[in-house]
Amino acid sequence: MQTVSEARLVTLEEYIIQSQNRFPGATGELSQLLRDIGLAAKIISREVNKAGITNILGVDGSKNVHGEEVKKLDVFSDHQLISALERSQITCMVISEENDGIVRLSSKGGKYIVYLDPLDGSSNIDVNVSVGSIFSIYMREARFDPTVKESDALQPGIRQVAAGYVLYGSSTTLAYTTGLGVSLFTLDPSIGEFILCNRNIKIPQKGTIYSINEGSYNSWDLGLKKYIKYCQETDPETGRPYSARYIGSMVADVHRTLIKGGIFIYPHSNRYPEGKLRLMYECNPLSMIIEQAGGMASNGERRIMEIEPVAIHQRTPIYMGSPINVRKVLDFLVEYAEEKTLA
Ligand code: P6P
Repeated sequence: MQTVSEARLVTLEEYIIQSQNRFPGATGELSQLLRDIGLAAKIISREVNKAGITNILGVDGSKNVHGEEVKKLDVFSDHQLISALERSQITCMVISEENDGIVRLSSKGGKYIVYLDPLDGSSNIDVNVSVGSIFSIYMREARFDPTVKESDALQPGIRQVAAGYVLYGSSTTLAYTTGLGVSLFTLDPSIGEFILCNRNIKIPQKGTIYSINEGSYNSWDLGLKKYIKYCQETDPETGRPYSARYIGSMVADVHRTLIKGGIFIYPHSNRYPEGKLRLMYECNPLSMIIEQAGGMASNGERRIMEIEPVAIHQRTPIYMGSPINVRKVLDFLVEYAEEKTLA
């Protein structure tokens, strides 16, 4: 006799197939792509969770396109994800934080383009803080043109056909969307399956947590300084100030924002005039998740997913989270726009 909980146990693979069956014309290729990513995520999760034992921690000596030291788990994760996509022969090109240019796969006719941040937050690996993988999936427009070009990948975030992340934390969580809401899964290591835990998660309309690296305070625009001070005043609805939470792993900070509400901000600064985070494989996919959950994501002036990209590794400032919180910070940025650097 099945218990109630066993009766409701749905794996990622089953859920993907159930979702595909809602589209009679579906070829199953996107489903296969999502399953590929799920498999790679299980393998990465295993390595992340035993990194200290297998001496996979630490630097392998190479540097990524941004001049940052590449940790071994970054390289391992990049390889696992690209290998999984190569095997299914439906992806023509991968763009990853760990590779300077586009990575052409053997399936020249593959109709998908995949952006990856294979292991976001990798600077936290050595101190056992949560890290994550982020993926963003586009259709290739000139599908039957044999020459796979970088320009095929320069599409705004609104053209994503799917996006998601894997958070390697106290448990391994996978969230993804194909534009019909956000589904959340937790890995059950005892059976090696991602188990559905929320079919259509929604972000709280307002939260009382703000997430930003306050170390760059002195280079913020005045409007942002005024907003953070606003967060530190007593909120009339709760009778107390907001809480500050900053992990320094975007996937972890955004996942907390999705679940608890509030706002995550990485603004432009003296050190990062265009912002630090990458539009195509950090901000666009996580913005699609947040928007599909009922939230907002802006660069301070416009919707993140409407930015027309000009380079595969370009950066952007980002203000994302609960709609009430994001609208509030945008109001402050507009109100003090003329006094950008005073105070
Ligand atoms: P900072 C991690 O290196 C990362 O790319 C994101 O995951 C994270 O949100 C951000 O950088 C943290 O940057 O400057 O606050 O250390």
